[in-house]
Amino acid sequence: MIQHRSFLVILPTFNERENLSRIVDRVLSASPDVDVLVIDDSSPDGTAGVARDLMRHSDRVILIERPTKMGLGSAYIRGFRESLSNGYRGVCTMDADNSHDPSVLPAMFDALKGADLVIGSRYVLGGDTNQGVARRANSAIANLLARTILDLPVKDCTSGYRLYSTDVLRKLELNEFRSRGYSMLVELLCEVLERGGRVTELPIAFRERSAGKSKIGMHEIWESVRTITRLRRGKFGDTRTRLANELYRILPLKNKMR
Ligand SMILES: Nc1nc2c(ncn2[C@@H]2O[C@H](COP(=O)(O)OP(=O)(O)O)[C@@H](O)[C@H]2O)c(=O)[nH]1
Ligand SMILES: [Mg+2]
Repeated sequence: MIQHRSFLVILPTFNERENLSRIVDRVLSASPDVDVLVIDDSSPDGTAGVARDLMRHSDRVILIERPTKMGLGSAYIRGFRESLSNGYRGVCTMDADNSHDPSVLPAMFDALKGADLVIGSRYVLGGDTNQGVARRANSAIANLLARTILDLPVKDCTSGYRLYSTDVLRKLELNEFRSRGYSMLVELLCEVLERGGRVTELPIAFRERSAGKSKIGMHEIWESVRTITRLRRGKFGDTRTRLANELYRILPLKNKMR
């Protein structure tokens, strides 16, 4: 992989054939200073073929193909590794389904001057989402759990639209991340904050995909619960919440639930 521009935009794809050309065009025209890295997990719908066509038309598009579906989080880590060995100044992650608006990129690059991680946020003033009720509820619960259980000072902990400085990525132990799927977003955020990274949120308007299907399933939700529990233990040791302590005191649960 050869670096040409200052920033790398990672687009993880699984069955995004109908969305990929449009998002890549939008990213390339949003800023002359970005390369695009598509990480495709052998999508059965032939997304990689679309990416290869795009590569023929632009030297700013790069494709990495992986043999099986390995998860969104693991695609991020793969992309980070590539970017670190290629001298980029910053690395952006963005969904490939056109939910994230690339025209915000120049503002994100600007915001990186005073931060190590810029989050495209649906939940700060000026941010917006047109997600349906079920998806909104899902996102609200995930954010509530992450913010309260892990004490994260961020409004949108689960946004996949982010810009990391290469400097902060170098401080992370990329081998140590244990999430594979969407919960990697929370794990990455925790690690950046733990290493003293400055995080800022920039309002975005999230637009629900018009083609293809979401890949979030029960497996991802379960992984998120496990990840939050594990991260909490890492952060606060085995201390229980005040409510849990009260329950242990009142109820005869002693050994069973410890
Ligand atoms: N490479 C790769 N990309 C994935 C995987 N799972 C999801 N994605 C991509 O991650 C992005 C976000 O996924 P999406 O299903 O839209 O999530 P949602 O918007 O939260 O419903 C999309 O570009 C997907 O194609 C995966 O296992 N591997
Ligand atoms: Mg989506």
